[in-house]
Amino acid sequence: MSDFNKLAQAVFEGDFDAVKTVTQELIDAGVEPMQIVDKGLLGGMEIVAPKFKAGEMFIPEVMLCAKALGEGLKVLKPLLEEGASSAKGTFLMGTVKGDLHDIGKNLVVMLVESGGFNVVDLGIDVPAEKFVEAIKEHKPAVVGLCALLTTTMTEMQVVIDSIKEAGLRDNVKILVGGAPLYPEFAEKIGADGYCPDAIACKEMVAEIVAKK
Ligand code: B12
Repeated sequence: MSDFNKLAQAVFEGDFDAVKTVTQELIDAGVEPMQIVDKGLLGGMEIVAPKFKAGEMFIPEVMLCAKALGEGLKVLKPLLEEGASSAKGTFLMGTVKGDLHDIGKNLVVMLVESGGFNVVDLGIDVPAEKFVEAIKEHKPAVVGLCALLTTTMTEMQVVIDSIKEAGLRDNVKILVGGAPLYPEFAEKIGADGYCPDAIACKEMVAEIVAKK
């Protein structure tokens, strides 16, 4: 079994110790951190996803896998940080109301942080009013909204409308993401952009901030 497969298997089994050990072994072998995320940690979620969909795995088991994946991310975090500073601008991020998925959001947060941006993470299940309050408080250049469910995608529209109603829309660029999203949807709800993954999001945040 390759080390990437070993790591994916450890995530699937929810084996925290094995996830931490194999992640460290890959780091020590000089493997690029984002490869460890993509091929190892997210490889584990690729085993989980079809089983969850087919009803062969249940919520507590999948949550354990997600936590194990998070343990691997913690080991990688210092390597991905290039020295965060608020000088480059602030990125405000949250998973919208009704949605508890945070693996993708956490990856986006880590990657954008690694680009030297100040990141404010509002967490999961974030109501529109909280986004509005946080924009007033932190004055971010970019706001990121995450949704993983077709039923919570529509909440993104509510957030954008609330930001407009509060008179703050011209102050921020809004990026949206999450597995069920697509560029036309982003356009339809009035977001400024859609990114398919965390690396693209980091690049787009950098582009937006550079233009400001
Ligand atoms: C893990 C998981 C869970 C875990 C979440 C644990 C956690 N801490 O996050 C648990 C078990 C809690 C869970 C619960 C549920 N889940 Co779930 N879950 C998943 C699963 C298997 C993986 C999601 C994941 O983490 N992917 C990996 C990450 C890295 O990918 P990502 O989130 O897409 O993020 C990347 C990009 O999208 C992008 N990105 C993400 N966010 C953002 C934001 C911005 C601004 C940008 C620019 C980019 C960006 O960058 C990320 C990294 O590159 C998916 C299956 C799937 N194929 O997606 C189902 C899935 C999303 N879940 C599903 C369902 C139905 C549920 C439940 C309703 C199940 C139930 N019966 O209760 C509940 C809902 C709970 C709730 N209210 O949110 C469905 C959704 C179907 C639909 N059409 O809406 C899926 C697709 C499974 C399926 N049926 O096939 N789930």
